[in-house]
Amino acid sequence: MAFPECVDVELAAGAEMRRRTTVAVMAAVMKAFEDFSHCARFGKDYASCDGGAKVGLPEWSNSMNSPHPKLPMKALPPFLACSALTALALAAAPALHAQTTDGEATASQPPSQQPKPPERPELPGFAAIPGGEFTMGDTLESDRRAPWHKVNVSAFHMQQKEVSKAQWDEVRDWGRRHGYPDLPDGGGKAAKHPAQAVSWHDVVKWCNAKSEKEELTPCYYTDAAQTAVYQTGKTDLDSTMVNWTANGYRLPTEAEWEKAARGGLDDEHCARFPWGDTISHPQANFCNDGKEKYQTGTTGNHPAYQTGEAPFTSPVGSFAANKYGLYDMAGNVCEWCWDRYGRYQWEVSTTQTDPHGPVEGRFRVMRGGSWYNHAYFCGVAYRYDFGDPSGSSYNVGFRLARSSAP
Ligand SMILES: [Ca+2]
Repeated sequence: MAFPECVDVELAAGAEMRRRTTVAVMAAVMKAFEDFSHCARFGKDYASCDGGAKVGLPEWSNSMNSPHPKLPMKALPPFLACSALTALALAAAPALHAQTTDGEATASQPPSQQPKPPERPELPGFAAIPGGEFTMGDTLESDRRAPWHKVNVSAFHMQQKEVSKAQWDEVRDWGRRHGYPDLPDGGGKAAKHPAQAVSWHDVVKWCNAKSEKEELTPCYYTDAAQTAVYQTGKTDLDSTMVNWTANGYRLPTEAEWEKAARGGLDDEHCARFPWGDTISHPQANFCNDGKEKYQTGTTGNHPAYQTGEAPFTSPVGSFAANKYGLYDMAGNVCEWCWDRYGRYQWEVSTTQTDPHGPVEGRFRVMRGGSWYNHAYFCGVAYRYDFGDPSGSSYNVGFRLARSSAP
C-alpha cells in the first residue's frame, strides 16, 4: 500500500517507517495521557471563540465549542487534538510537523490560481464524483473515532453547494401541498444562505419531496419492501428502506461525503481540509480560535459574516471550490449524512464498497464544521457523533447526493 510523502517518518532509531507506525506511536502517547486529554478538552484548550459568548449559548457549549449547540449531548467523544497532546505527538514524530509546514504553501495558493471547477452539464448544480478507492479517516492525528482505512465508493453526484434557504422553501411549500404536511419552516439568514435548523428526519423527507416534485423515484421508504414513501413523522430508517439506485435525491453516505470533501487530494496528499493543510477566513466560514498551527490569519468568527444576530452563515458558495467543484465542504453549516454514528464497519467486514454505516445507533453523523466551529471540527475526517435525528441547530444544514443522473 503506497502512501505519499506526508506519511513517511524517520524515528530516532534511524529506521524509516510509514505513517502507520507514527500513528501507533501517537496512539500510545494518547492512551497514556487519556485522562489528561479529557481534562484539557474541557479546560483551556477549547475555550470558545467570540461567537459562542455573543449568541448566548449555554455555558457547556461555550467551553466545548459544541458543533451542535442545541442538540442533546451523549457521552463525550474522545478527542485527541488538544495542543499539549499534539505537542507530545509531534515530539514523537517530528516529520508530522514538517508535513504541516509544507502544507501551508499549498493552502496559501490564492483562489484565482486554483483549478476551475469542472462543469457538469448533465446535472446542473451537481458535481460528478468519480468512483474508486480512497483513504477514509484521520491520517494526521489518529482520531480513534476515525481510524484510516480504504473504502471503495461508486461514482455518484454531489450537490456543489449546501441547500439554500430558497431551495428549502420552494420544496417545502410544494411538499406541504403534496403529502408532506410536517416539513418545517427551517432557518436561514437569507434566501442564498444555507438552510439550517432542520432535523435529519426533516431533510430526508425533504429529499423525497424534491424527488417527487421533479417526478424522480424517491429514495426513502418506511418499510423494507419500499412500498410506502417516507413523507411524515419520524421513522427510524435503516438501509433496507433506501432505494440506493433510485434517481431521486438523498443524503450522501458518510463515505461519500468524505470522498467528496477530499476532492481527490487523498491520491496525492493527505490534506486536513478540502484544499490542503491549513485554513483561514479567505478559505472558509469558520471560527478561528488561533490555537492550532493550521489555523492562520484573523481570529474569531468570520469578520465578513459576523453581522446582526447569529447565525453568522455566509451565502452558499462564497469561497473557492475544491477540486471536485464542491463549495463549503469545510464550514458555513455542518452537513447531515445518512449514516448512523458508530465504529467504522471495516473493523467487522472486509467488504468496503459503498458502506452505509452501522445498523444500530441512535445518532446520525454530521460532517464539515460550521461558522460556529473551530478548525479541528472542519477537517475532512472529523466525525460529529451526537446528531440526534430529531434535533436541529442553527449551524447544521445539508446538501444532496444522487446515485445517477436522469
Ligand atoms: Ca458545510
